[in-house]
Amino acid sequence: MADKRDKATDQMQLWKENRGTQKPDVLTTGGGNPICDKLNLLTVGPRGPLLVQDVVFTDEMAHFDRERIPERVVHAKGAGAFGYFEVTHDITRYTKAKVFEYIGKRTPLAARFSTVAGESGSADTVRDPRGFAVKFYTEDGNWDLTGNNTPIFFIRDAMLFPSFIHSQKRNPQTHMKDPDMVWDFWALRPESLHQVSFLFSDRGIPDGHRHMNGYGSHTFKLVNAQHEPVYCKFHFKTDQGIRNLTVDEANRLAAEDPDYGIKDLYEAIANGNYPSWTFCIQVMTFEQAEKYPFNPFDLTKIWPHGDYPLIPVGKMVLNRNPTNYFTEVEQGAFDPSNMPPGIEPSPDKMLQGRLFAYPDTHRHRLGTNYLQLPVNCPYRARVANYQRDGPMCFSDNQGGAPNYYPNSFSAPDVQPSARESKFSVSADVARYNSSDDDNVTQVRNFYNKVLSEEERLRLVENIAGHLKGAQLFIQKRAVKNFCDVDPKYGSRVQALLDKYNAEGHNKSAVKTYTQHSSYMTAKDKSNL
Ligand code: HDD
Repeated sequence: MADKRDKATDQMQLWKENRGTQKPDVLTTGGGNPICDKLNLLTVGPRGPLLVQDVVFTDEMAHFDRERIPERVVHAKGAGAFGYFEVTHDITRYTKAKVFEYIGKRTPLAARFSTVAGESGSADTVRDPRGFAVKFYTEDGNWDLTGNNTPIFFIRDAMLFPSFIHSQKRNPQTHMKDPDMVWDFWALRPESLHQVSFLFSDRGIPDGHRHMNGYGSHTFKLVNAQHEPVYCKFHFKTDQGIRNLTVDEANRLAAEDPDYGIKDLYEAIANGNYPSWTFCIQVMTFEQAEKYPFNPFDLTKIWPHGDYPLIPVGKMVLNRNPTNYFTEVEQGAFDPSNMPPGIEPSPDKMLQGRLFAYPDTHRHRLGTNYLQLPVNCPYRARVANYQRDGPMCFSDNQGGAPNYYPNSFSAPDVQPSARESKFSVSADVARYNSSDDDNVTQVRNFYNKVLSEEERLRLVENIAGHLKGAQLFIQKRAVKNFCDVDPKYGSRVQALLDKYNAEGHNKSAVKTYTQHSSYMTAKDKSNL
């Protein structure tokens, strides 16, 4: 029986078999007191009422009542795994970060892959960017590369993030996904065109988490032992090859196997088929950044590989499934502000906004001492600081070491080599409007040079299939933006919208990006 089932489905059986002949543990309360009956309440007579002194019951129920913690405000549905990073190429001329210290060096890591807009019970096969978060446990503390499966993003100013996410999640009154909200925001903010075009292309629905690339997406700084900085981008290239799902496959899986992505990753690792990614960087000097025709810190744009080629660095391998989902994945707290010496932020306004948002949300979701949780703890470094106490402090709380600084008692002191690189800025302080910072050139390139004709047709079909759920004035505004990229791009979307609108499709709101079936006939395709 057992060998006919996959390892994820058979987890309970395998857990039992792993125990061998070991006897079951004695059942206890949370306080460790043995329990003699776990099936029946303690009651006055067979029909009740029950007694407050039934502490076996109150202990169990009170804990159950508190089992849920807030789900992540975004990226709630995810899969996690553990493994290592191995250096294959020397980049110490660029960075002193210990993780890149010498060829062959291995660093343990945790990874989490996620969808963005759905809740923690939502389907894995929706059209949505995928989170691609990696926590490297280095000797200099944790380095979290909290990226996505796309090298770009919808917006370039962190001020817009809460509104952007609200527009992609549920309507405040109907509690339903709302195409008016989704497309109103996108159409009002044309800097989203690049990411929207990527999202509605074939890569918008990856086939599980193993067959997609990961990107640090932002521009970062690498700093070497001489304190010399360069700008850089991080890339994880899947060694499994890129694979995407068709809309129809994704819809079928959403109904039949909504945890498809979690299961695919779990099975691969359980069967010893360890997924891996080749890790590369792009490097731009400060002088090159000055002369770069685009803002090199704009998250809605890529650095063309022709100008800034990928430099291979190492390999990430995932070879261990979580032993417990809640403690090792749900409580995982990835944070772009976790940066060891040798890796620093660039001025990217989105990255700078995220440096605040992540530790802030973790303190809310997990509590003040979330960094003491085993999955988050920088266990390969020794945490020594002047932070103390707070709810659920379960480390030694740094014992009797002084809790103020400076002090005269040989307590933790600074490390000069960890000094940040110097940089100078000089400009007027203001709220700069960046909404019109060339939103189309790279999208035009993507549409015309990266996509094949078949891919372009699927892209416009996917866009129109969702945009048809929005009101006509929003459709019009969105189409104008696509026309600004390329008149053919916009007119193709408009032609399909005309057809759908004539059929009355815009009356029935489409609930998710994925859930429209193909309306394009062979004739439609030849008309486009
Ligand atoms: Fe993000 C989770 C906030 C842009 C990639 N993000 C995440 C969470 C918050 C934000 C509050 C929940 C964290 C948690 O509870 O664990 N994200 C932001 C803000 C952004 C932003 C304020 C822009 C200003 N995010 C953003 C970009 C990327 C990501 C541009 C990728 C390049 N975000 C992720 C992620 C996370 C995530 C890696 C981290 C851990 C996780 O999902 O599971 O996918």
